[in-house]
Amino acid sequence: MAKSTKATPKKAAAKAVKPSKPTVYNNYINGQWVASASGKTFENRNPADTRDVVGVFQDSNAEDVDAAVAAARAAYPEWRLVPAPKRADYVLRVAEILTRRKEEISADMTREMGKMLKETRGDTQEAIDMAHFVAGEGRRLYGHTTTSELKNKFAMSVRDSVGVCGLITPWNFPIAIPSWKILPAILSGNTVVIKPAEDTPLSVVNFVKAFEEAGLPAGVVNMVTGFGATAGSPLVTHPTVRVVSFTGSTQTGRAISTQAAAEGKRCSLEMGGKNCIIVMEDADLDLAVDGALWGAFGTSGQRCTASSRLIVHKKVVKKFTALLVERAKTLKVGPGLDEKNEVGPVINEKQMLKILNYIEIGKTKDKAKLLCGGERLTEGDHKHGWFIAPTIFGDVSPNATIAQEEIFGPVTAIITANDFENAIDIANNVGYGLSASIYTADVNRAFTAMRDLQTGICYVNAPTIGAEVHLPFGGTKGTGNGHREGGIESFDIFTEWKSLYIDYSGKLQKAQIDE
Ligand code: UN1
Repeated sequence: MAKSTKATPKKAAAKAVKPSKPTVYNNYINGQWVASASGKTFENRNPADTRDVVGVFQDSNAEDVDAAVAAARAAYPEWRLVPAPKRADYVLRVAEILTRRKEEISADMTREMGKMLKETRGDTQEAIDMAHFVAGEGRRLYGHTTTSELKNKFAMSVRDSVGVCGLITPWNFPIAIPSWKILPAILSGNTVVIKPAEDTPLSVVNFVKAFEEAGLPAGVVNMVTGFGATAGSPLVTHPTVRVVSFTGSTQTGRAISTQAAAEGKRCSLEMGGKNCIIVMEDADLDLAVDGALWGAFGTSGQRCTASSRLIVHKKVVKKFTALLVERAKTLKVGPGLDEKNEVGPVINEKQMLKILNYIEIGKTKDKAKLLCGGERLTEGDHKHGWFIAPTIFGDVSPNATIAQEEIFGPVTAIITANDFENAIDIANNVGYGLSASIYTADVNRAFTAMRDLQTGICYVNAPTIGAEVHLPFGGTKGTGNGHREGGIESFDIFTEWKSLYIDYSGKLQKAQIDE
């Protein structure tokens, strides 16, 4: 490795990372910013330039979780009685604050997790959209009124709050995913404790600051930063926490689900994906290539919804592959804060090594054809970060490891299909079921695919990423456990149904009893 770069002094100054002392960020408990009882902290570094310390955060433990849960528990009795339209006012204020601070929040997000500025703006926008959607529910949250089998009796059902919710969120959508959980939870009258991913605590600090500025009563939203074993696990197992909502890896999700089940808690899991784009022989190939590039390499492939498999009809696979590889080679990889770039770093060294290991498996065990990328980038702008070149494998067997396991990086696999039925079979032959897409001009095939693809989300003539907040988000098989975030369906995670009967007959009436 070269000892020094040959940059001119002016350029070097522009690139130099300021050695100023990094800011220390505290936990947010009961409306106060407080240090961890552990006395320990951890550093958060920029994945595009690891010399840059984004901030120092609290390495929280069970004692901090206890304090946060106690604050949430204490705030709950009053908060649950605040009328839902009033709770919605706070949520709307949060939307306004995020809108005003969008640039600053998005720049912090790019600095701490690497994705392009236009994508972090999208992430912040997704939280704003969610706030607008959820606030509207403050004046709906509909239940049902229905008939009664008895005379002079009224029956209805309403949504009730549950209590304290424990939220564990990932680093790839550092504000959007917390918004999917916090906003419907508090609108429903619950109080929450959130433990953000250790790679992206600053984004959640920024989000929490919006609740603080909005004047949300103390204890309704609490945050403890730290690691899964020391902060996440005590939150999941805490007896006061009634709902656990987690987004992250399948391995952690399964462990959380077991812990939550032992305590009889409701647990909503959003885990991995192995999403595919099917390209039929009648597809608009340029459009399909545009979609595949965005779906596979947007967010450096670090989306649960990433298009990590491209299932292409044999008649067009050669042409599609040539077009895609040519375009992938021109993608500009570099720091997300530089707007000329298109693909940022991956989140950290551990993930980078995991992705590089999958690339090795693709080349050796899977015997797939490496068509472009396949390596870590270490020169120039890439020198101090975790960059991997956009990678495409061709001639991939549907059962290959790289076609079955979630890689969560800028790697995609082209699989050839003989016909439509074969394409659907290949699409469904994985352990996950989040998102799938088909490019075709044939409306019959489009509808058949929508019917037969075993995923929670399905696109026609668009890539597998880009779900909108007012529709349910989630998947089948190894992706989840039957819950959905987004849309009105997200309120099913954070509310209990209560059935109400009002007898105005003035006498004892017995249901189901023959008189
Ligand atoms: C995720 O990757 O976990 O549909 C969330 C999308 C985004 C959300 C992705 N709106 O790609």
